[in-house]
Amino acid sequence: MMDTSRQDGFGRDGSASDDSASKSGVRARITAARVIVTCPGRNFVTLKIETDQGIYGIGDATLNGRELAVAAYLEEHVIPCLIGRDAHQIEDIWQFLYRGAYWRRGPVTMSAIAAVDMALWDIKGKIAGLPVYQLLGGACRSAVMVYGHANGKSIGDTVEAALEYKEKGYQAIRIQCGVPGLDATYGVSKHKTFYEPADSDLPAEDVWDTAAYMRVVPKLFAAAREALGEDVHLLHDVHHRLTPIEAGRLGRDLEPFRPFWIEDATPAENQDNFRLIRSHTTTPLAVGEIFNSIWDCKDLIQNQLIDYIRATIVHTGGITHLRKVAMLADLHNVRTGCHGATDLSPVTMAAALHFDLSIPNFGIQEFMRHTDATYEVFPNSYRFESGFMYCSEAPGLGVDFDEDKAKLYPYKRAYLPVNRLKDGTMFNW
Ligand code: EZ4
Ligand code: CO
Repeated sequence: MMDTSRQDGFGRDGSASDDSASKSGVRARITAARVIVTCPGRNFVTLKIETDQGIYGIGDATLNGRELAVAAYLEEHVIPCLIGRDAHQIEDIWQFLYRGAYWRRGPVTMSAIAAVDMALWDIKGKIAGLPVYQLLGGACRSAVMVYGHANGKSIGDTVEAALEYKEKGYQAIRIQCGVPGLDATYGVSKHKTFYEPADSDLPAEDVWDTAAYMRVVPKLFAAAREALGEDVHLLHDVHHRLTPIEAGRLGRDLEPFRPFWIEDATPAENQDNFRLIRSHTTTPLAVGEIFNSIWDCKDLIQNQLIDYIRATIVHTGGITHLRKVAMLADLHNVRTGCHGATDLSPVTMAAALHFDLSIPNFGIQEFMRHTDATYEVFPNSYRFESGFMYCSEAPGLGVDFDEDKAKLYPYKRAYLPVNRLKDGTMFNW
């Protein structure tokens, strides 16, 4: 029987479920949802969705430096539409939030949708009694290869840090070193074990020098290969600093050292940029950590201009949308290499591990350890061993959220730095 409160068709308590989309007998009505912003060392935005079955799910909505925009988007524009819907209808809710906004895509919208999507997969897994990767088709591999971040001010310090990673069992290591003549360089931490670039109340202004950078990176790779040997993957993040032709040159200079990839070699708004890089080097190319939909990488993938797509669950509309990206990529020999920096909360990390296990064209997963305070706020049981990450076998995503602990760490405004050339011109960070 139809819910009488909705017979005029204007009821807001239950999506289209009874009359159209859901004929299924299994229902889990969303009764409440809330957003919690916490800063256990850095800011995280977390969505918690509750159902009438007493089961809840959590999702990550963190967008570095723009956290409160996503929190407001969720609170003001998404949560009111969720109440009463059937949490099982993950795809339908995704379509409702994407198409139904009229304004499609963009990092704020897609991070908000991602948080809902993650929370709904978490709920479905808990109800089914299965870890999420099982709902996605089951494991395609026994574990997820991750890469760690070795860095230092000098080449020597960086190589030393990379040797420590190798010692800890890492089979893939990203190497970043300081650029001579520059005070600060992307990827080089001020603290020994912890890198957090969004660390100031207003954007710090760094200085950039392309020529000096392009001189030091090949030397870093030569030294690292020499010290680490052949059987470890070496990666590097250019962080959008080069033009396509400069990236082609760097790729060529690095070829003798066989990098696993160079990442974000050039900005990718113009997807044709990568055609130029591609025509000059066989160094594998990775891009996509700032992408937020399949449309950002469609041409890159279909034209086989990249080797790894780095789009990530939290910024690309959740598991539901990233699966489509992976499926398209699989048709074109592109593998995944999801972003995994510390601004992605342990909820995203857990979701990424389920996703990585379940897709055929997984490549590698970025992994940066969170602080102990962050792990206290987000208790979880995923683990690292000998270069690989292992998923929790708990139902759902296998990561929880301690709201009382979260309250101990209030939001603190924090910006990523910006870059200028030596003459003051604004540049890419
Ligand atoms: O600068 O996540 O590959 N990792 C990266 C990160 C990004 C931050 C920005 O929020 O490029 O360190
Ligand atoms: Co990057």
